[in-house]
Amino acid sequence: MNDLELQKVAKLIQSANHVAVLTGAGISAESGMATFRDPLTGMWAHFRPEDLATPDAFRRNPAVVWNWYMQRRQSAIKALPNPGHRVLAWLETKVPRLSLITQNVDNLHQSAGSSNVVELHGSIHRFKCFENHHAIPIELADASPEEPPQCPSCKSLARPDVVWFGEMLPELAMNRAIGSAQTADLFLVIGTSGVVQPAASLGITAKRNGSKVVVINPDPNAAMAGEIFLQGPSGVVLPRLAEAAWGVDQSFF
Ligand code: BJW
Repeated sequence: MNDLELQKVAKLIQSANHVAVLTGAGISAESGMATFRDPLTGMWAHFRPEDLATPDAFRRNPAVVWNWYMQRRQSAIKALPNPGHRVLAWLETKVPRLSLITQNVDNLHQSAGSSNVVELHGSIHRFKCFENHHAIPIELADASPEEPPQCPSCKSLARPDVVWFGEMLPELAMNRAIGSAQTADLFLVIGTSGVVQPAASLGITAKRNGSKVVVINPDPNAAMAGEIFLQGPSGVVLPRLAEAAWGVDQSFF
């Protein structure tokens, strides 16, 4: 990581009034959660998204989809937030306004202490029924790890409350995310490949509205043209940024 760039971002974050952050699967990689598109370790290197993350896949084979999500839920329950998550939670106490928008469904930002997290793609820890979106009690879901249980109200099958391909994002979450992108003066894009819409457009919205956009990612291909790029794992880069901006020792996180 280029130290000059780090110092530049440290100055931006110190003087920002509204910092908005968009995170993706990469921020949870150092907590042991698999990403989607990393070539060897990403989930889509082993499974096809159209077999697991679409309404049609669930219609065709509800048990396979259900079982995959229940296993991922168990991994998420066992995972602990890493220094990247912890810096973002701590940042709420340092900047006048922080908006945290995540594509992740794992709840690790909340476990690290972040408040008001905008979950664009739902949560793997909530369930609803497939046909009518009635909320399904978590105990009912956990009692049936192999097959989706039936909704107590309408008997349609339970599914995770996540956003699959072809589905609309939750309106309130999307509106909050767009509002933050429009009003932020610094927009951090952390640990996302930026290929999934509409989340991927938030950085562009921020830039068009005059925000500086900073990308944090170990993959050089993730750098967006014309933006500041801090190359490295977020669990390393974010504590270094906190140290550069506020002098707090990296080991604090
Ligand atoms: C690290 C790291 C470390 C590693 N530190 N970093 C416009 C154009 C084209 C297509 C579309 C379009 N508008 C809509 C679409 C269709 C579709 C889409 O975007 N398709 C593209 C793939 C082409 N979008 C949708 O269908 C969305 N719905 C929608 O738009 O509704 C309206 C509509 C419908 C139909 C037609 C048109 C409009 C819904 C998208 C839902 C995405 N769902 C998933 C699954 C969620 C549930 C689950 O968890 O199973 O969301 S797919 C998956 O991708 C998941 C993620 O949230 C999302 C993004 O992935 P992310 O987070 O970026 O992960 P990776 O793996 O891609 O990247 C990880 C990054 O981390 C990498 O860069 C690494 O380098 C980095 N990294 N280690 C920091 N230590």
